[in-house]
Amino acid sequence: MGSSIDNLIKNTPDTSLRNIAEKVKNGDRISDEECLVLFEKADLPFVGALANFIREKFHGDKTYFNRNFHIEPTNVCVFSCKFCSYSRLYANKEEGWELSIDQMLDIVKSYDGKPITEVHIVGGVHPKMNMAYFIELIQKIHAHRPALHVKGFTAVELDYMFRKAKLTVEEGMQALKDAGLQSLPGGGAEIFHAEVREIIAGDKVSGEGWLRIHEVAHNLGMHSNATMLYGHIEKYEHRIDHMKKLRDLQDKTKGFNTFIPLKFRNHNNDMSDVPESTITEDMRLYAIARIYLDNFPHLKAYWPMLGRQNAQLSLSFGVNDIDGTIDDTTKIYSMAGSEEQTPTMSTEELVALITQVKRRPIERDTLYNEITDYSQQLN
Ligand code: V47
Ligand code: SF4
Repeated sequence: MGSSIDNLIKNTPDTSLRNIAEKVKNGDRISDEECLVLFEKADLPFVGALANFIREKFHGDKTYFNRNFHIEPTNVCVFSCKFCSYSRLYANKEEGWELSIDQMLDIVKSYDGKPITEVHIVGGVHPKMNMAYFIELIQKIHAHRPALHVKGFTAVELDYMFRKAKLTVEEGMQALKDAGLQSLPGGGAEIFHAEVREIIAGDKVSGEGWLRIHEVAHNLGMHSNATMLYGHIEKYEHRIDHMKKLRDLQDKTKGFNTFIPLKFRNHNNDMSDVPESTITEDMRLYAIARIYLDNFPHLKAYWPMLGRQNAQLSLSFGVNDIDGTIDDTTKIYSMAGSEEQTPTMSTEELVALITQVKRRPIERDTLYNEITDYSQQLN
């Protein structure tokens, strides 16, 4: 590992790129300016080699996945993000769905006896589903299956819930934690910078609001993820601003587990005229994120969005986690034109995907405690 980065340094004539490679070798943090240099000048093999160096320093060949399922309480949403192919206005009775607490509990019960460790609850922002409704849901899930980790609600949903209940973020988060909510997913982050956010997601929680909700959760001892919706109208500067805000907060709280770049997909939404990013640009972004976010332990490729083969490829560009088995109840991505129309993958398929590219498949729980090392089982 050491010698390949030494060779890279030796064979890089450009001084600014060589300095960045030196920093990575020494475990030093790169600056925002250097991050811009990477976006503007560095080719895929260069950033890939650096990202892989970091990935192997942190995790060796380990590649994590978990066994989870999603509950999407509703696709009705009071907001109107331009990139969203999923939400329906409250007035649209034909295409909107809303699940009762009993229907959601039936989903949970359908996994009884199966070795699932996490339920991921995320959906639109329904004007009538309030704090009390979700507290009851969480409590009932917890009562039915206490060992199931409840990861739920984007900062967008939480911001709306707390404001409607007239609670401060601290009070609201404490109430959900008391009910049994254990961690937050990373959705709703999009691009924090107001210049872009106003255009693509102008009416929901601001970047500052998103960050504050995660900070409060971290201060209560909860962990969370962070996403970035990329590959649409944002510029490199906006990506760097987004990642800088995450890196700064992580320095303060250490509460983030995973960074998840989400590739913008352009089907069935108000941004269908915006072309999608290329695979080269996707892999460059993963690699640069791995290099820049030196205090994030994990980098996840969300395979339902990227597609299986590209998720596999990303394991050479800094990624060490490919999310979970997921169930086909997840509709957010199939509606936006992702590779996977029915995103469901068995554990065997996930394990095969990882071993095909010579990585070590490890099943983890939400907090990255290792459950099973599948390479042991294969030998
Ligand atoms: O915030 C919506 C994205 C996110 C599109 O924390 C789109 O483990 C691309 O954040 N093209 C919600 N992306 C999902 C999410 C998530 C998913 C998996 C795991 C975790 C985690 C979090 O989906 C939204 C938005 O950024 N999204 N529409 C689209 N057209
Ligand atoms: Fe609503 Fe989320 Fe879609 Fe925005 S991305 S319209 S908040 S469901």
